[in-house]
Amino acid sequence: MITDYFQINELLSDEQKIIKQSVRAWVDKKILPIIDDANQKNISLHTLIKEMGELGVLGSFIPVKYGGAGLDQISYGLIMQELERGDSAVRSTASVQSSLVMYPIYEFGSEEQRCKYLPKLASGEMIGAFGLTEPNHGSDPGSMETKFSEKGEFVILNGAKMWITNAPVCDVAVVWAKNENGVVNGLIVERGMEGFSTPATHKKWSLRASSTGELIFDNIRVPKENILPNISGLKGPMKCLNSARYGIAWGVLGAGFDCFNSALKYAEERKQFNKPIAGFQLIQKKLAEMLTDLTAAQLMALRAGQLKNEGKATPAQISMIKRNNVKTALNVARESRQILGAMGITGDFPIMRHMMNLESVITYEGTHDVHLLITGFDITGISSFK
Ligand code: TGC
Ligand code: FAD
Repeated sequence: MITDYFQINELLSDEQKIIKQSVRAWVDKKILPIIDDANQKNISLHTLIKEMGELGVLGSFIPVKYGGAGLDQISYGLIMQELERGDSAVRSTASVQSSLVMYPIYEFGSEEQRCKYLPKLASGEMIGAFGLTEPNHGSDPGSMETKFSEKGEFVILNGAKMWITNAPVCDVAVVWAKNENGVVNGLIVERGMEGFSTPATHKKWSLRASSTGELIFDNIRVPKENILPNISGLKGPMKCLNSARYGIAWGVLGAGFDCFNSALKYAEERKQFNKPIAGFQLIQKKLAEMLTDLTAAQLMALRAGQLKNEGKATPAQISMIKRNNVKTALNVARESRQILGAMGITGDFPIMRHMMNLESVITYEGTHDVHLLITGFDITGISSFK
């Protein structure tokens, strides 16, 4: 098995190595034996969230004081990588909980909000969701229609969010909505609030071990104390996305290397024309290009982690690695599938499952093309969006 062609492991601290190994061992034991069945039967693995809490993978970068693990950003990346080797659905649950729910509550929340929600989210006692995308507004969240107006000690929230990871099973949702002046704010909506419903999305061919759904707000009375006090404007959700996109750039390396190693092993064992197919030049070309691209993506993720640890990673750099690394992993999945021939379409190998998952990953957290346009904006200073 090849996972570290450029000896990146040597650049990790002892603590980072231990974290990587312990998450890897958990995935081997808890995810790999059940993941194909969960995907085939469309069973959501959010049920493992308390175990993930015990493992320390929920809010790993949140301070210990609030239930997090107080780890650095490279550790967070390694956790995402090892979880996504199991399945993108497992990484999705951990990254939504960590980057899109705990991060905004920690970064933009009041001390009361931090103390009320973060420890329960870190332990998995509570499941969180993040509501930005709407039926009519995906790439352009600034045009969102979900809105709230003040009424005494409450605000009245109306609107709908769509394509929301863990919506059907969430206990709390960080929801982005406009106030009466059209300014985006973050609100913590809790299950049980009257008028709040979370129907599931069915018939997915991707992320089948993840629960996806809608968040519907029908005149919900949300206490004013549930508004995140320390942020306003679209930059609020976008800052959360910086953290989640960075995690995805690491996560997809897990899926990509899993596909590559499955294809390598198969190519060494499968014989055609009386020799292992690994001996044919066209198969070697595929293997060599896959490993080169995965290694380059790994090095980009590591450097982004160093910059993030120093507080210097720019949103545009994160867009670049999200786009590059997801595309790399998806290409690797497609090429690996070909190496396996017909066997590649079965659940006996992880490749087709990873490939279908990555078709969502290349769309969510900003589509492949949107990230290219963000890079274009960064290079030229001219926004193509407006
Ligand atoms: P624009 O005018 O460029 O920006 C509005 C304000 O936001 C600021 N900003 C950022 N701040 C920090 N980090 C970033 N990445 C930022 N991007 C923008 C910007 O500086 C500005 O601030 P200010 O102070 O001037 O007001 O916005 P725009 O309307 O032109 O839109 C462009 C943008 C950035 C929204 C678009 O490029 C984009 O990224 N669209 C993609 C939307 C997206 O990624 N949605 C993801 C939904 S969540 C999800 O998919 C979760 S899946 C989870 C899972 O299961 O793992
Ligand atoms: P659209 O924005 O309608 O885009 C359609 C196509 O048009 C794309 O190819 C896009 O690149 C292209 N396009 C759009 N604008 C431009 C432009 N200016 N120039 C060129 N091309 C353009 N969202 C959440 O808020 N929370 C979640 O937890 C969440 N989880 C998700 C889970 C899954 C499984 C999936 C599939 C999605 C999830 N999403 C979530 C939503 C996701 O973020 C959106 O799907 C994504 O941002 C794209 O929006 P859209 O699907 O509406 O596509």
